[in-house]
Amino acid sequence: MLVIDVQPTFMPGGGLPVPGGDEVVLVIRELMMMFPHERTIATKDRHPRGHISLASSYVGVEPMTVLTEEMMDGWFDPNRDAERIASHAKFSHGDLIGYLARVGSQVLWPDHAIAGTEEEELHSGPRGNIRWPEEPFGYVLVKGTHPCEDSYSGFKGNAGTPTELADVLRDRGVTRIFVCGLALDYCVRFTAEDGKAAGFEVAVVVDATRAVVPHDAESVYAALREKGIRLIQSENIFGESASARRSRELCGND
Ligand code: VGL
Ligand code: ZN
Repeated sequence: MLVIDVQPTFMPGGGLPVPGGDEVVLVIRELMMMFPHERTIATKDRHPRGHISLASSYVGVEPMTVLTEEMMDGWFDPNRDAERIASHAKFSHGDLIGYLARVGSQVLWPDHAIAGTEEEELHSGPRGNIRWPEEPFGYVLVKGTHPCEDSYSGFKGNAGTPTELADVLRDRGVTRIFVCGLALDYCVRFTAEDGKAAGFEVAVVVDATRAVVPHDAESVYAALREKGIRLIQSENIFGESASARRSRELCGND
């Protein structure tokens, strides 16, 4: 079970609030009990200040701007002396050009999951004020820490740098993954798609996710289905294990 980015930064009131983000917490806590501890794996988003994905690393750029190479054409006009990369940015002009050439475009997000702040913690309580100790998870994967690469997927950065997640899953003998958490249209989606591409059987637990742009949820579901990813409800998991338990009881063995 992969619990994606359930952090206060993505809850209502956080830096990059996902509408209804707090509503997934209780169902995820219930779901976690259905899985062995070592196969309950969380990801957390964590970005240093000056990260390439943050609007605040640029000058005069509104959050949610979609940055492309073409947009940069007018940025460094020597006659206008217009430096658009903030002085505290942890990437250079060259890094940015190279990155955009690989990813095509990058959404510039409001500040979120800033390293060293509360916002990068895992979330526990329904109101975002209780921390989730990391012990409930068999593994916590941190992503997005490299200043020059954003990382939606738990499996790899947006420019393709792999994380250890596929190895962590294979070491644990996992062949089938259930993905839940935040946000459906970014980190959940890309984690599910990359998991499928890496050869895992993948299901997204729909009622244990929420989208940053709720309006996009239907098109994300369609894209996931198209890739052979199952969309399920948490009660399918609760129900399956309840019926497995019942049949075990009837058969009188484990
Ligand atoms: C996420 C945007 C930026 C997510 C993280 O967790 O879905 N989205 N960083
Ligand atoms: Zn992020």
